[in-house]
Formats: sequence, C-alpha cells, structure tokens
Amino acid sequence: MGMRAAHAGAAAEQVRAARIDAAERVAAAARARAADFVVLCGDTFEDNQVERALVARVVEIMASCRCPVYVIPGNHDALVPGSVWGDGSFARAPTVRVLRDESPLDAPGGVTLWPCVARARHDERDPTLWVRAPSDGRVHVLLAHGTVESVHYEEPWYPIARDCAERARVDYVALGHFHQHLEYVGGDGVARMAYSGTHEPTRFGERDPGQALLVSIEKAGDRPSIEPMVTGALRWLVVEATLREAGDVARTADAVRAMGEGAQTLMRLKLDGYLRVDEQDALVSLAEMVRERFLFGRVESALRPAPTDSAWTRDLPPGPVLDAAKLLAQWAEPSFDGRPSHVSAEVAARALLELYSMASTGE
Ligand SMILES: [Mn+2]
Repeated sequence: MGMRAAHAGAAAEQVRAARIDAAERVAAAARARAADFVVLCGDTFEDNQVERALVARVVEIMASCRCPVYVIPGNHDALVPGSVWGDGSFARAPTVRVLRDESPLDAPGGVTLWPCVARARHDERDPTLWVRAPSDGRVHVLLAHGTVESVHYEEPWYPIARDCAERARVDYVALGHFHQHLEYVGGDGVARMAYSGTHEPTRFGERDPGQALLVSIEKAGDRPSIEPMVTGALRWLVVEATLREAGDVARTADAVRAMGEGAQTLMRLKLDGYLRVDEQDALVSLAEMVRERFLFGRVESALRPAPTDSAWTRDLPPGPVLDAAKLLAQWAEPSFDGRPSHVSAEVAARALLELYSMASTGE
C-alpha cells in the first residue's frame, strides 16, 4: 500500500485505488470464510514514509476482518525508529497486532505464531534460524519476510532455506516479499511453505499475483490445505508480436481487440520484426487503439524497416548469399511461374526476410 505506481503513468491513481479495493476484498474473504486470524508477512506498506492518512485507512480495513490480524514488518516497512508501525491508528485497533519481537505467541484456533521481524532494508541473514517449535499438540506457524533460496528476485535479501518448515518443526511457513504466489513442497511431498503473493498485481511480468491464501490445518502435523483466493482486479498484460508478413499489423490489432474491453487492463505491447512502408498507418492506429482501449497502454517497438524492394541485395558481396537473395527475390514474386513445385511465393518471401535479417544484423 502506498505504491506511487509511476510505471503506470496517468493510471497511477487508479492503480493505487485498486490496491485499497483489493485489501477490502481480503478482509471480506476473511469474514466470509470465518478465518481464525489473518497474517500479513511484511511490506504491507511501500515504505515508512507513506502518508499517515493511508495508514489509518489500511488499519481500518484490517480491523474490518472481524478476527485478529497479525502483521510483521518487512524490508520496505522495517521496524526502525519513526517507522509506520508507530502510527497512532494501530493503538486504536485492538484486533490489529504488530509483532515486534522474536517470541512465540498464541493465536486463536490452537495456533502458536513464530514472528520474524525485519529491522532493516537489507540483511544477509536468515531471519528464521531462531525458530524450533516444540511438539506440544499445537499448530505452529512461522511468519517471515525474505527470499527463499532459488527464487530470483531483484531484492535477494533475508535468505530463507527451502527446508525451513522441517528445520523449524512448524506446520506452516507464511512468507512475504516475493509478489507471486509460490508454494514449496518438502521432502515428504507436502507444501508447508508458501508466498501468497501480493493481494493486487503490482507491475508487468508477474505470474500469479493478486491473491490471498486461505490456509486450513486441522491439527498439528496435518497436511495444510492451501486455497488461493482471487482478490486482485487489474490485469497487467504483456503481449509480444513479431511482424513478418503483410497484414501482420492488422492481425495483431485483431488479437489485441479480442482481449476484450480494457478498463481493468494495463497493456504493454512489444513489437519486433519488420514494418512495411504500406503498414505504417496501420501501426499508428494500432498504437492509438492500445492507448485508448486500456486503462494504460504502451507500445514498445523494436521494428525495423522491411525491405520494400531488393535494393538491399546490392550491398551484399558477390557469392552464395547474393545468389540466394536474387533467387529468393525472383521466387517471391507472385507472378513468377518458374518456382520449384514445393516452394510457394509466401515461403520464398519469408526466407528472403530471414536472409535480410541476417544480412542487416551482420549475422
Ligand atoms: Mn520485501
């Protein structure tokens, strides 16, 4: 919460509002499914400088869960002097508990929570090493914020071992930091560790964001049931298209149009390949459509001019490449009738483009 969303351009305000709406859906899901409690595993806030009015609003949403909400600080909202966690609104919400110490505490449903607390933006140590739960018949749940080994993430801090659940002897490890839903299956084939991912998608290129996890554990040692619940609303789509043949711009426009109305969609269209001179206007229309149809739309073009005639072959040195280019140019003429029977004009035109690509990029 409090993400500035500059990467969403003029849609930033709607992107921020969507995160509030999605948080309300998390609280509504907690009420509808009568959750014993809710945990937030760090980075609830973008940073410790977010507006205090936003903090008050978020605390209000947490309090609307009608069950206790346990929150650990993450590396973005680390527990430091002057942090967001000192805001007065927390003191006015008795069901919202910010966990500030590495000490186990009892939660409803016969559960013991083991909170790991981030106290800095960066840390190279595994925050879970202190946990070793007893076999006392209670359900033990570890809360941590960090990077499980093998996750590739631009903020590789707070490393967490893959066998954390086994080593700490807990029934479940609830993880924050990574934005996508990801579960870890232990040596016994059971997933006891998972990132829920963010409650609302954050940016382009994420897989499986916009969810909360409903985790049910009947009794100590039982296999956790992990049920993803959709809470997000906006779609951040990346569409890639390679233009090769006449009509490909129009075909790409049709494909984009087929994705439906885009009030809830942010679209990044990446184009490469070749743009024919006679399709430049179509490309301008396509870019306009992407900008107008979606909440946010951006076209990223790596298009190169297509060879409109075979003049480019004049730059080729004499030899087999030049010979092949001349032959393909001849075969690519639809009116030419001397092609071998297994070659169509279309195939020859594509082969000529491939050759052009190799020649123009020096391959
Ligand atoms: Mn983080």
